[in-house]
Amino acid sequence: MLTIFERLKQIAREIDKAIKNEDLGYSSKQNATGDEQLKLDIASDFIIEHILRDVALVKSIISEEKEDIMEVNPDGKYTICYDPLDGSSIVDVNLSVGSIFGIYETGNLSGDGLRAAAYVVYGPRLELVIAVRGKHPRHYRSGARGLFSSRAPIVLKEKGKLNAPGGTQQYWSPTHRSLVESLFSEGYRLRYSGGMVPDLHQILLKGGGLFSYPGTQDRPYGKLRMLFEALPFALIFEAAGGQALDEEGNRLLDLCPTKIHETTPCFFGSNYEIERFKKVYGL
Ligand code: AFP
Repeated sequence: MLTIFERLKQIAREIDKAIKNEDLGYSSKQNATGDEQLKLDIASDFIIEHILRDVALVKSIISEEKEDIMEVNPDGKYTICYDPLDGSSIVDVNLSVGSIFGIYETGNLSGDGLRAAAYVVYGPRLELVIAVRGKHPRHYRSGARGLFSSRAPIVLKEKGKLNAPGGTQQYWSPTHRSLVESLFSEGYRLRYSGGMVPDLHQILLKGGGLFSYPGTQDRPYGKLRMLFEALPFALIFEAAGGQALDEEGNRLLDLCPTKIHETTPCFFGSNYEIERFKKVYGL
């Protein structure tokens, strides 16, 4: 697994370079779920595929930008599911974006089969967070000559101060609206950029809060994809001492997607806010 983590650092540096130097515009292509692809989505996907191909432990890869699973090493042990560039719609305005990785046991693409997760933040500084089950997530920041140095492990407090509610507000249910309002009426601050990686990173580093992406009238099953987004962040939140649930109160890590690009409503937070979510939703 350590070899994979070292390769993630290489991936982070290469995608960061591409974001800083390459064309930020759209290509003429769409991905597997019909989203318009940026040239950078394609470039980031290419970088990851080419680096992970050389890692013997990796049997197969599944990208948010590809339709199907791709086998890269027949004797490998893990399947890596990744979103090469999350936040495509905000890269053109120079907000932080990210890459997300879920490292699954091959043949067990579920929360249970998820062995480790990681994400990269491409912001003013390049950062990487890596989590394995049962240990606080490790946090790295890149400095001189692009070298990553290790920072304090990430540990959530019981209660935070940030509220990051996703989705189109017009289509929220009354229940969801009252959850969001109940936190604001307690003094929580709105922090939402539209990029899952920097928004969740902020909650993790500031010690807590709630990020919610519910099922809405226009997206009854939410927007965030289980394999590439929801399950990796669920492992990271649990490892940091928080919780990650779906709209019915199930642990995201107990879910098992039935198709590669399946989405789920999701709620990530420190314990106080998740308990509030359960209470307001009657779970
Ligand atoms: P894009 O890649 O299309 O910018 O979507 C980003 C994202 O998947 C995730 O990073 C955000 O948390 C979420 O969408 C934001 O969605 P809303 O704009 O509907 O809140």
